[in-house]
Amino acid sequence: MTKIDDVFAREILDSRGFPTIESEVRLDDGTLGKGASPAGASVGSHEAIELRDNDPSRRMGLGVLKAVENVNTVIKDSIVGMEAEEQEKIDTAMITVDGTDNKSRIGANSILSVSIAVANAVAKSKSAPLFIYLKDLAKPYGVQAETPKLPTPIFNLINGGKHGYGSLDFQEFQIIPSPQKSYSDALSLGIEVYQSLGRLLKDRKIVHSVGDEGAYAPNIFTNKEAFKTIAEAVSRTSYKIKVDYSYGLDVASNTFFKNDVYSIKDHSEPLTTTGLIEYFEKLNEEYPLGYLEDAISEDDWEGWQELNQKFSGKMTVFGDDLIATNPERLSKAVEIKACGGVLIKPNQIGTLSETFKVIKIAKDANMKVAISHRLGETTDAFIADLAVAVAADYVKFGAPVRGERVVKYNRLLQIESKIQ
Ligand code: 2PG
Ligand code: MG
Repeated sequence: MTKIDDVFAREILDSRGFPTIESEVRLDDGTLGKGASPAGASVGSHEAIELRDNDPSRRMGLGVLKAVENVNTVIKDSIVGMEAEEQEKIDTAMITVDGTDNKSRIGANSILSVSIAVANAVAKSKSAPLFIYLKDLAKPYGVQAETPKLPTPIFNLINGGKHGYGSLDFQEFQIIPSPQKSYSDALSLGIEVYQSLGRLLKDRKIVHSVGDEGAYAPNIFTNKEAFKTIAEAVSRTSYKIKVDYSYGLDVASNTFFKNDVYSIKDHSEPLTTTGLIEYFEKLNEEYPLGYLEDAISEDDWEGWQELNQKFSGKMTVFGDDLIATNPERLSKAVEIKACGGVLIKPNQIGTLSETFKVIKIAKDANMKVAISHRLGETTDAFIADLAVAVAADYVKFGAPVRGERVVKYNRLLQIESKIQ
């Protein structure tokens, strides 16, 4: 058994050029493991709290020097000397030192970076591939993959909402390869459609730019038009709807929900919850959806029930902001049948152990599990290994471009080549 010898954190940059935290954990056998925290833009109000300096005179107020200081002092003092394989005890020690319900004192970013660094250090010390060690860690929670299985990637093609440049309401227009496909074949579909879409947008001179997840952010104004454009891009490839792929959406509806109604450019009048659900039913007839995330705002539990009932057996309704990787919220969703799938984002809850516990609740309820990145990412591929370790159904890493996304897609290719 190896013990934690030292803990150290620093500020680094995420994929948007914003500060984030990176922690290092050194074991008494000399092994060093690192962990970094990603950051969201469309942050749900039930997520654990990311500690930022809020000092306007430095790095737009987004610095994380307080979080760094917390790792270098209170977190270090509470976990040095602990057995590094005792992940849950280490996570609990950090949760205890924080003492709040939402990790607002020390910061979920500080805690998560250390939680991940510990797991990375132990895997390295054992010379074990990370996904194998994470599978061992997942075992006591009953969520380990029995036989390693690669998840289905959800490809983000067009960005709108807070991730785009102002024209589209919905946040992510996606394509979902058939889950029957091998990971490599699914990746082929993703990159071929992404490139085809890029050429089409260029031909039409409507490429604006790409969003922070690498998906296109074109000058298209209605959500329907975005689907039409994707469908045309796919028609230039050999892939067939329902056989090879379905469409997906992260609606991120919190961002256009105000005064109990949803305002979208496809409709001149704002929509009620029932009106929005009808909109998705019609959309689904024209563009078959396999995946629908955050279609209803985060606290409208009844709206979610209505949506889930309508689509149950036809496609999976996923909760992201609704659940916020929070065990109480997920248990409530299970109880009232609010959704059929859950997004798992470790930084929404703040430790690896709690992440496993949330996955357990989902699996016990036969819910689909999607392991997800955040908008602001680092070049760490930890979540790719995590997805394989817990046999996640899906992964959401953004568009298949840009280093911080590609590193995760490539990590799954490496794992696929190892386990075949
Ligand atoms: C989401 C994520 C990732 P953000 O809403 O699912 O795509 O976005 O990190 O901004 O919350
Ligand atoms: Mg989301």
